[in-house]
Order: sequence, then C-alpha cells, then structure tokens
Amino acid sequence: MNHEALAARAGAVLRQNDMGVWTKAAPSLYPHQWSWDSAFIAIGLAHADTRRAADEILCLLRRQWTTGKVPHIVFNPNAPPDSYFPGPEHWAAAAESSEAPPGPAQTSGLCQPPVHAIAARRILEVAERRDEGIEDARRFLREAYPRLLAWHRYLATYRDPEGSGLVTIYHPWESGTDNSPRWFEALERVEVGEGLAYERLDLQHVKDPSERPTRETYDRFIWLVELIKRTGCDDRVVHATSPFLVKDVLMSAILVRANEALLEVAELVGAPDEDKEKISAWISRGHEGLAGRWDPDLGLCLDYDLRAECSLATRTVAGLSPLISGSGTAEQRRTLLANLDAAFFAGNPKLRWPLPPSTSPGEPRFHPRSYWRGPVWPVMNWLLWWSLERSGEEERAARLRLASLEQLADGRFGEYYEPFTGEPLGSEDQSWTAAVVLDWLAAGERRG
Ligand code: 9WN
Repeated sequence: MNHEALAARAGAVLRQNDMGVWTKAAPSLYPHQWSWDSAFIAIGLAHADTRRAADEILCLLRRQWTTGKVPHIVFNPNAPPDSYFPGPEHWAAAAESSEAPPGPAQTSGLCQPPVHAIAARRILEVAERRDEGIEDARRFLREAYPRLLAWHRYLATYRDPEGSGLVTIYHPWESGTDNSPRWFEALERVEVGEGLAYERLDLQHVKDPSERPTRETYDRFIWLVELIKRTGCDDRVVHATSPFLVKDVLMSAILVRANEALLEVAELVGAPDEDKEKISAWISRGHEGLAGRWDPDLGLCLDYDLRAECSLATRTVAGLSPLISGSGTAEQRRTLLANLDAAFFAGNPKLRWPLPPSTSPGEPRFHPRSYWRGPVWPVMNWLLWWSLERSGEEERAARLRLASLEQLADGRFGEYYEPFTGEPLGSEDQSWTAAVVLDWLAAGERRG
C-alpha cells in the first residue's frame, strides 16, 4: 500500500473501533478501553481530530481512582458478557474499594505504563502544527493536568514507597509486556492456591494458541488477580503480602519521559512552582533509579524482583529502557545502541525487517509467535523511535520509522509480528498499531 492508502486504512481501523469518546483496543479480542493503548490511540487520532484525541484521554482519566491510579481497563458496559476475561464481573470486588470510581465495576484494579502525559502534550503540539483547535487543546490540558499530576504522584508514592525512582508492579499485566520472559522467574515463584476455576476467552479470538500465554502462565495471572482482589486492591496491603512485586524498568523509563511531558504541560497551564519542582525531582530520581539497574555484563538495564531480592536477567526490549528515558552515561548509551543493532536483537540477519524482537532470539525462552516472547511490537518501536529522535539520534530514528512502515505496509495492523516471516499475529485491526502508523506517516509529511 502506498502511504496515502495506508493512512486511509489506518483511519478506517480507528473509526471502526471508535466507541464515541473512546476506542476499543481491538475489534473482538479486546472490547474495552485499555489504558496505555488509549494514549497511543490519542497520538494517532490527533492527526485527524485533536478534540477526539483529547476525549480519548479524558474518558480514561475520568475513571481515575482516588489514589490517582489510572486503571488498566475501563470496561465497555455494552461488551457481550463472554467477550473478555477477566471482565467487569470478575473485578466486581475491586469496585467495592472506597478508592474506586463509584457505581458498578467500571475498571480493573491494575494500572499500565503512563504514556498519557506524552499523548496529552502531543495533542497541543499537533494542534499548533496544524494551526487548528489550539485554544481547545489548551483547555484540554488545563482539565487533564491535575489528573495527570495525581497519576504520576500515585506512581511516585504508592508504587515507589522506597523512593527509588523505579515503579513497582503487582502483576505482569501492569507492565503491558505481560507474557515476557522478564517475568518468568518471578512468576515461577508464585504458588497457585486451591480452587482456581475460570474459563479463558482469549483463545477464541486467535487462530493459533501458541500466540497467547500458556495455561501455567495464565493460572498465575488469574491467581495474582485473585490475591489483589482479596486485599480490596489496597496498595499497602498488596505491598506487604503479594508474592509478585517487581521494579519494572520499562515502566519507569516511560514515566521519566511522561514526567518531562508533564513538566511542559505544567508550564503551559501555569501550574505553581512547587508542582514543577516536584515533577523535576521525579525526573531526576527516575534517571538515578534506572542508572542503578544497569547490568554491565549484558549491557542492558534489568528489572528487580523485590521478593527474591535479585535482578531478573533476560534480554528483552525492556533492557533498552535507558534509550527510552534518555538515561545513563554516554558510554552506556553507545553500548545500548550497539546492542540494539547486535545479532541478538535488531541486527539478527534472519529478521524480516531490522526491528527489535520483544525478546532476543538468543534467549532460551524466545518464541517467535508467542506474544511478548519474541514477536515485534510496533508500539515498542514507536517509543524507541520517539525517544531516539528526542535524544538527537535522528538518522537511526528515521531508519526505525522506515522499517516499521514497511512492516505495516500490508495494512493488516497486527497486534504483533512474527520477526522472521513478518506475519501479523494476535489481533488484526489493532487500534494502537493503526495509531502509530498515522503518527509515523505525519512525521514523514513534516520532513517533506
Ligand atoms: C491484558 C490491549 C492489551 C495491551 C497489553 C497486551 C494485551 C491484555 C491481554 O493487550 O494485554 O491487559 O489480555 O493479553 O499485552 O500491552 O495493553 O491491547
């Protein structure tokens, strides 16, 4: 497809999944609003309609918990009851928390990576570039700012009581890279209790079960949800009791960039100086935290298991996190860039396109079809591209963008891609894939 046809097709996918003021993550596999998906979706939507993009973010932020947590799923009240598990019925106990939005279960009790402030900032940027809807975008930022600040404060406090600059997750679903071998050892330590009975619905939506997590992994996912629900989704109790408690470097790196965006928003909306000082302190702390997770042997950044008190050493794209946050020394940066291009990542000669697989093909748990265990994810490439551009790596960023557009040129907008054959896997017409295509195409137009 040429770029014009690709843009039209991406726009059509977003319209097809559009629910008015929010967008389904995928037509049937994911019938609800997912947190970080919506942030990427807003970035894509902004190129067609900045107002609609702003609504996407606001709709999610209006379901924020009183602690500041932005939930990982906002449920679609009209989704068929057997369309996604665990759905609102399963999270009903979470809705009873006094911190949850009032009324029947509207959200899950987890959260996901905080891409939202990056998206919010970008909405105004696009409005200014198009010279259209600027006042409206500024109004949106004024409305979103206090909620975004509360969200980041939640991550800096409840999710980092140690003040380490690193975000703690309670469940692999919170990382957004659920099935990644990053979590394998920590998950293996979780003992599934008695009486776990549930029916998986995800396998009805994919052709090949190997594209989804195994039964053993899913049991642990659902068991962890069960334990979190038993605490009433109380952060302090989860911290004290959960068998799975991990410092996530990718989420922490995204938070650094999101705090940078929030700082710009704070400036734009005339926020008080103490807010800006706080946000700046979060940024410095984030860089320090990530620096502390550098592994000189692997030349990557590693997650940390708070329960087992050890690093989780696996080569996944999350290891490249300092490239996303712009952290680390110049030498570490050179090492990371060399590793990105190395044969164990995007430089593998067998790859269909030179794009980093979610897990290095050199890892024993690498699987080319299973989600997050090998396939290439366009949204991860968007994050890398966007950050590389920001840190002056324009040429490398341009290569990543062009290879990504080639990968997506068939207009099927897979959720993820088999790294060697380029086959789209998981869901097709995945909203965030269409959204990042729109942003990449717009970046090409800017360059003429
Ligand atoms: C669980 C919606 C979400 C993404 C995640 C991706 C996948 C859900 C699932 O789909 O996770 O949240 O059921 O597999 O891993 O990153 O936000 O697209």
